[in-house]
Amino acid sequence: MKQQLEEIRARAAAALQSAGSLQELDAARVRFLGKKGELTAILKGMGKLTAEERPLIGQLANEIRADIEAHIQQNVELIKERMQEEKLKAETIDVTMPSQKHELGHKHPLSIVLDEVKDIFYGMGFSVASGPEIEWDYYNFEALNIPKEHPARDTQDTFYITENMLLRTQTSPCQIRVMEQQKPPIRVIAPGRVYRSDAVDATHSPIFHQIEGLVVDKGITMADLKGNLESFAKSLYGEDTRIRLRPHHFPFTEPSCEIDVSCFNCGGKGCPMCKGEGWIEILGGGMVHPKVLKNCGVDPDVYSGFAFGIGLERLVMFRFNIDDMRLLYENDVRFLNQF
Ligand code: 2NL
Repeated sequence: MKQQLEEIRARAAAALQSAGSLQELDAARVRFLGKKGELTAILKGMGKLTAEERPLIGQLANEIRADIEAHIQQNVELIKERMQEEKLKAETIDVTMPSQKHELGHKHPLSIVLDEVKDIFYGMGFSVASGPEIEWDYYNFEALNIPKEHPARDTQDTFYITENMLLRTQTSPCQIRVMEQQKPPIRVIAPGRVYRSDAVDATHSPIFHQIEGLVVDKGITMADLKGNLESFAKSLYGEDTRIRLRPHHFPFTEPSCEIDVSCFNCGGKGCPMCKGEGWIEILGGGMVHPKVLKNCGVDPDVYSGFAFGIGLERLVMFRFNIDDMRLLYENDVRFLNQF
């Protein structure tokens, strides 16, 4: 019986040695120590032993049981440790590894300058008005003192949806609606996309952007127009900037003018940017025509106003020294990344 016990000890040692998982260890425990296990079977046969042999064999059996139990316990810990190590290895985060690169976009040059212009006018107490790009002929032309057959319809030829519906040629219609809906004092700018039936070249596009402005109140004069636009020019191009008003004609303003700023490149001495002039034309404006005020329900005997229009593309091209307007619409990132 002693021989059998020693054989069990050896078999158990071999089985535990080769057990690589907790399940295999448990199977070995059942095989040797379980109710129907090999060691238990030996103990059950102890009744046949003599009184002298029994304590000796009993002691040996207990020793072997303790031995196997300790061995199992030791292997359980080893396996758990190994499992933990493998888990940690699999879950390792390398904090020194470079992260995935995210390309961050940025504002389009037209938006960069538009936002700057808007901020300047916000600071001067203006708010922003907007409106539809598909307009009624009335809002785009008639209300602005451009009746059918007026020559300005040729210079502002556009795309017609129907006889009375068209793509707006300026953002003035937004301001006509403001005058219809709000009582003076009015201080708004109307930035937005406008359309003309023009052929594409380096300085023309059938789609471009305008920023118009309108101020209506009691006692507004040409001096207000000059002062407001001088403030605007100084904010945009620096305190040393001067402006110059030249007489002009628009059907919707009377009197009308074109406005130049002293060249922000040479300060007015003359350079290639201003073509030696010292001045750069950036906007048109004037006193709102009394007929236009009347069309919108504003009494021209009580109120007066000034209005102006700025071409955004021209501002952007001068600002960034861009010589071809088409670059602003092609969305080539090699171009856009420069701003
Ligand atoms: C330009 C410059 C201009 C206006 C726009 C305007 C708007 C209303 C009433 C009167 Cl609601 N005028 N806008 C005035 C003068 C010039 O734009 O070069 N336009 C063709």
